[in-house]
Amino acid sequence: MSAVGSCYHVGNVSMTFIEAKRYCREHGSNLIHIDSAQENNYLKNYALRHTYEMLWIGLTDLMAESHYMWIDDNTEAQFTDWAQGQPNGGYEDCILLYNKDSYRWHDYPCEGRWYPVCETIPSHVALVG
Ligand SMILES: [Ca+2]
Ligand SMILES: [Ca+2]
Repeated sequence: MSAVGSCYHVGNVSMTFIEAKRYCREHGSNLIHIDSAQENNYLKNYALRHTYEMLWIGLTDLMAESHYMWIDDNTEAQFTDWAQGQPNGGYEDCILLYNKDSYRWHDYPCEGRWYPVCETIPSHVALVG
């Protein structure tokens, strides 16, 4: 799938957040950085169509409690789509799209095993040949 200039890839194996981060790196990408409502809606619609369970995105407050940072560029999230009552913090440091909340965002324990959404930004890809 592709939108707003990026290409996306959803892993078909469930894994922890750290494994998901590594999985995307191995595929020349990063866990998705959701910049806008447009990109968020695109992913939510995709998840609905494919009836995914929960999907890891590249957002976490592992580095600084209550500061939600995108792992691709270490910037704090501007656009967010938290579900009601989220984030509720504690040891829930990794963010996912929560299927039972119409894929709005929840913080969740990083050891949960869910599916990674990887994003490749074409301008960051070195063209060969
Ligand atoms: Ca993006
Ligand atoms: Ca939570």
